[in-house]
Formats: sequence, C-alpha cells, structure tokens
Amino acid sequence: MQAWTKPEIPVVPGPARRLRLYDTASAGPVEVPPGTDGPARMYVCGITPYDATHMGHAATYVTFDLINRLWRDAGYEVHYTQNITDVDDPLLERATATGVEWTDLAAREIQLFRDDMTALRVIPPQEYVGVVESIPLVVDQIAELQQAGAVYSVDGDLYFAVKADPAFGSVSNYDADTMRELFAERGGDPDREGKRDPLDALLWLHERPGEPAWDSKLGRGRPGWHIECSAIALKYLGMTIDVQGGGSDLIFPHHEMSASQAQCATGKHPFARAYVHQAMVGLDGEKMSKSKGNLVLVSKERQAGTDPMAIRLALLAHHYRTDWFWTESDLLAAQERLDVWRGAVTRGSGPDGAAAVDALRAALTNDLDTVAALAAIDQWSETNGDDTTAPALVAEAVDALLGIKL
Ligand code: 5CA
Ligand code: ZN
Repeated sequence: MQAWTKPEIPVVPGPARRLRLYDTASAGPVEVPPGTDGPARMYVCGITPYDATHMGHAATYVTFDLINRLWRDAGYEVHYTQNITDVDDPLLERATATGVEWTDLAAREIQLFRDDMTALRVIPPQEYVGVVESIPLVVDQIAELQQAGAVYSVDGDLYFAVKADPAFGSVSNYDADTMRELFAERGGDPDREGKRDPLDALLWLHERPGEPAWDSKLGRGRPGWHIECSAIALKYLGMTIDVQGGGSDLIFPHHEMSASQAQCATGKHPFARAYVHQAMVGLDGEKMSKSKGNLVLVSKERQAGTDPMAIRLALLAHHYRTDWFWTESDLLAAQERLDVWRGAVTRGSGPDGAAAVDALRAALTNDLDTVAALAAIDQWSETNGDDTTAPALVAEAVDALLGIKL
C-alpha cells in the first residue's frame, strides 16, 4: 500500500549521539541498534482504520518518528515497516453499525491517516502494508508454525499454542492472572471450549456467514490479529529487529503473541532487541479510544485551522512513557511555544547554536526525553547571544530531530 509524503529532513552538523531506549521486556535501558552497522530496523503497529487519527495514535507515531530521526542523525540507514489492520472484528463491526462497506470505511480512514501523518511531518515507513494484501504471507507464516508443531484446530479455527514458545511471557513479564484478564479485555477468548491453554491465540478464523473470507490451504477464512504483525515484520525486516513499537495497550497480548509466533516460526530469539511502548493518552479521565468514542481527532483540529506543528509540539511536551490527558490548554501552550521559537530563529543572532543542538541531542537520545529537549530550546530562545549562525542551526536541528518546522 502507498504510504504518504516524506518530509524534508535537514542534515545537522556536529557529533550525533547513540540512542538509549527503555525496553519493556528487560525493564531497563538498551542501546539500539547495538552496533554501529546499519540498517536500524523498526516495526510499529499501525492503525485499525475505522476512526483515525486521534491524539493517542498521533502521540504513538510521533514517538517512533523521533527514533527514526535520531537513527538517521546518527548515520544509520533506517528500515521501517508499519502495518494496517484493514480487516478485523472492530472494523467490520463499525462498518455494519454505520451501514458502509468495510472496504470503503478502511480506505477512507487510511487516507485520513496519511493526510494527518503528512501534516505532522512523520517520516513514512518504507513498507506500509495492509493485511488484506498480505493474506498469502500470513497463510505461509501459519503454515510455518504448523511445521513447528505450534498450531491446533478448534472446530476449524486455528490456534497458536503459546506453550510452543519457551520464551512466551518474556515481553510483558505479566503474571498469569494479569495475562488472562488482559487477553479477555483485548480481543482474546480465554474461555472458549477446546483450547489447550486459555491464552492460545487465534491464527485463522474459518469463514463466518456475512464476513469477508479468503481461500487458502488452511481453508476459507481470515487471519487472526497477532499473526499479521509477525508475518509482515518477518517478511520485510527479518529476525532480529531493533525496535518493536506501539502503544502500551499492545504489550499484552499483541506484542507478546507476535514475538512468540515469530520466534516459533524461525526458531530464533528474540524477535526484537527493544520493545518500546508509548503510554496512553486519554481524555476526561479515560483512555482515548475508538470503542469509547472519546476522541480528539487530528483531522478535526486541522480543519479548525490549528497549525499541525502546534499539535506535534503539544504531543512532544509529554514524555512518551507517562500517561496523560489531552486538554485544550496543551494546544494553547504549544502554540505559544511555537510562536516564541519562531521569533527566536528569525533573530540576527542567539546563544551558542552548537551547544543548543548538543543539548537537544543529549536529551532525545536519553530515552526520548522530549521534556528536557523542549526546555533546552526554550532556554535558547529566551536568552540573547552573539552567535550569528545559531538561529539557522537551531531551526534546522528542531526540524531534523523534533520534526517541528519553524
Ligand atoms: N492495528 C492495531 C495494531 S496491529 C491497533 O492497535 N490499532 S489502533 O488503531 O487501535 O491503534 C494504533 C496505534 O495507536 C497502536 O500502536 C496503539 O497502541 C496506539 N494507540 C491507540 N490508542 C492510544 C492512546 N489512547 N494513546 C496512545 N497510543 C494509542
Ligand atoms: Zn500490530
């Protein structure tokens, strides 16, 4: 599938720094990629296209865009893949509820997402891959799992046996009760009769009346959720990737399952060197989510005339590992900051530009500390100095590293 328009990315002079990120699996910092050879490989879970793009989605894709930018700054070639869950229960349910074709709904929301990502200056992935166009790939992946002895059938539906992966559980490190609870909450079916383990995950759902289905050697049906990300990541990036990314709502079961399935299919471990998770953005005391309907949409804000750079700056004002609630004042503060920064980079001179750029790099490579990064640019903007090259240099660095065009 076509991604979206790539923004210009200036090359910033001065020594880059290596990136350290908090890894959910080891509950500590890791340096990714581990060596100096590229490419750096990242897979980020994409949207289920039925109500895009809310500020939580935007926070997630802006966070992983920072990783992309910092890797490029450090001289790595970046290989980035993102999926689109363009066939799944919530999408089909929304289409039925609103009386539209599921394919039309998906196409409309994907286009909206592309436009939002372009406006927010998010660098597109090299491969932007839908599930519908990946059915043969997914089927082959399930067949590999069958060969590994990790698949069984319940009334014609195929399941992944989590016990087949000795490392199952090591992404989230959740206890059994938590896993079961989250599995039930997030699309799983722990109580289905005939399953060997309540946590075993659906790989292939045989055809249901009135639902889309595809012919395959597994029978006529459609893929379960987690296998799409294992299959697409393995096909385009291979083992072992540097970063598996998404929101913290995907830690379990989604990232646990997609990693386990990839590990079982390849016999290699681990699927990713770092599992990186954006904390949840909420509204009025609750997680912002399509199912709850409490959404602030990027597209609506843009239509209302909000500068997309102010939206991006509002998101960056919160550290990615802290849950937060979106409010109108986030946007007002961001617009104010944007005005100050724009004023500062059009001055004839400012404080030491190289020092400001280094402070920006130091903050961002330290587990994406955007709060410190923004403070460094605030300080530079609010101080006078006689470095005449500084305004242009700082504007370039803010563009290349934060993705904010001043
Ligand atoms: N298609 C699947 C992933 S394979 C999915 O979770 N789609 S989604 O549309 O629900 O979410 C898209 C991305 O945004 C995911 O990475 C998800 O973790 C993240 N996300 C969803 N809601 C929020 C939120 N409130 N705050 C932060 N990130 C969120
Ligand atoms: Zn995914």
